[in-house]
Amino acid sequence: MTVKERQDLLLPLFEHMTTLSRESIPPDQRDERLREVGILHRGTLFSCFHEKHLAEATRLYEILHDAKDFEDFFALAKQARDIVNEGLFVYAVSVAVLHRDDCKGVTVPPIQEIFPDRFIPAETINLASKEATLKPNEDVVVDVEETGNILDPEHTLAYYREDIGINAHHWHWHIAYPATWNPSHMGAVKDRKGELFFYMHQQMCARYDCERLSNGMNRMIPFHNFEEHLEGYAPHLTSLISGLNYGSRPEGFSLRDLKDVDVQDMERWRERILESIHLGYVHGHGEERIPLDEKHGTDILGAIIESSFESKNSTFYGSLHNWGHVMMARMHDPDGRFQENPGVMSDTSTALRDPIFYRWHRFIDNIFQDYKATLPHYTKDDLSFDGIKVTDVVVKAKSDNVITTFMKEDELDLSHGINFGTNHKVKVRYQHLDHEPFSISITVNNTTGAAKECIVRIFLAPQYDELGNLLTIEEGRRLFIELDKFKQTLAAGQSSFSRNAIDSNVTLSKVPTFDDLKSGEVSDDYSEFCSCGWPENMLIPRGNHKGKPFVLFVLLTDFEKDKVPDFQRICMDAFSYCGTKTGMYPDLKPMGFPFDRPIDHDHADELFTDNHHRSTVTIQYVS
Ligand code: CUO
Repeated sequence: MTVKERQDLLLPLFEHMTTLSRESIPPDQRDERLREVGILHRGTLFSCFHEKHLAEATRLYEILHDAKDFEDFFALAKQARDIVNEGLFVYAVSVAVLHRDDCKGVTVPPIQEIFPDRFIPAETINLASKEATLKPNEDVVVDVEETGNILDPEHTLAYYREDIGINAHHWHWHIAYPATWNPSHMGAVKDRKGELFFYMHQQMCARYDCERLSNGMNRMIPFHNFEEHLEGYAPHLTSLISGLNYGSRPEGFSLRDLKDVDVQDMERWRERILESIHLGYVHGHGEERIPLDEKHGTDILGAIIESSFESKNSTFYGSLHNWGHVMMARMHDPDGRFQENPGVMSDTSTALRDPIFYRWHRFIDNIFQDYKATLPHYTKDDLSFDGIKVTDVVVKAKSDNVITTFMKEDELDLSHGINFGTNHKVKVRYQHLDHEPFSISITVNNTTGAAKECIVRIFLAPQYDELGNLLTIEEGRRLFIELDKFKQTLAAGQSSFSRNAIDSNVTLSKVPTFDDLKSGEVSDDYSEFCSCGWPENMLIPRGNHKGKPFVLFVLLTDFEKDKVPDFQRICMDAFSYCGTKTGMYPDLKPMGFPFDRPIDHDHADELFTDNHHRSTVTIQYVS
């Protein structure tokens, strides 16, 4: 069977998930491997942060992964579709497709087309439905509705939080790195998974703060007080698998005990994690002490904090981050007496819409930063590359060193996710942030007398704080967003090279739609397409009308020191944020290097020498 034939067989399993009946095949009529699933009711919002939901999803993706051949896998998935919860089904089948050898080359359809109700406001879907009914013989396009107004200051950033691409990226990331991934069962190790959990989410926070500063807003205030009365939030989403709204959080609500977890548990886990950071080791089982050493510490902590299957002691350290998502999503109906849906924080494809997501993840990030502060600071030796001098860096766009951003129109096809009873297309028109094409041209003088291979690391951060004060490199350290990281050969002597933004290793270059996948208009390049990656249109923060100055930071490090021995490139896109699925992470340096540890700003100029370059880039928003 060809890849295309497999793709064609699997695609319909993901279509019209919002129209499945509540009925489930009784256990005695199922394939016996599927007798233990089907616990979470249809219509319930699945949460991959909820321990019980995730346990069932894990059972299913492991069963699907273990199927003896593609035919067996397909038959099981097809039957599971008539048994299990809708969201749980899509999650588990997606994990299986992404990791089965016989699905290599098959692409999971975009989550925004499978469940458009997680991305498009209910008012807009309602409008689309009316239009489709009134005009059954034509294609229909409706404009997306606003979800608030400026009475809520946070509404300014709705365009960012509700961006379809960033929410889809987050969903795909958690499919590529399931918290319950058991390497021995799945037959593959997810290299530095805990560290990647730290880094990818750290970058989401940094990007959000860059966007806030671009909009003249203060950086977010991290969550830290478990009794805090929180800001309100109304998602304007209605789940079509149940017809229930995603829960709103009225202004002033705070975390409450749930059936499965207490606020006090959370506080206890936080204290235990912080205590371990300051002791320099974590408690394994029994008397075991596992050091938080430089090489493995972040990874160990990531597994504990998330928490994942690889947590060294989940009884002692609990599941701080995951339960936090669930608690945040349930404070309007903590004991379930009103049978309300949870809020958007419970799901990876919707969580980024809520401002509390970023405050929660800054809280998580602060814990990692406490750990990073215990490590030795980088020295000149760690940061330099003898004989290599970056002499010039220019951003090439319409004007040198100015990048223009703007809002661009796009459309989302609702027809594969929702059955409107018409054979015509039903689409939503929306706007998303975008930037003009640009490249970065770098000139280097290599005086080593021979060609050298290096890793080019490119970051961007705002130059000024909220008050217009120049940020020192340490003050701005946690705002640096990675733009790209790639290998480059430097000829002896003076040479220049140029890197196109579209080739960035943090972004996904193209997302094939359901129709692309159906029609087969998918190039061979997609044979290693893993669907995970920051959207290309969101690579650059918005900047402002006046032109906002950012620092462009370029650092060249020695490839010989950073290379990973048996590196195999499995996923073609976005490895910096998404790794390589089941290969080694392709960079030996700590993720986020050199901004992952405090920098003594009095000595920053001595630390960063010839092999780095700092320049100013203006980001100009045009509307
Ligand atoms: Cu991705 Cu909290 O893990 O959102």
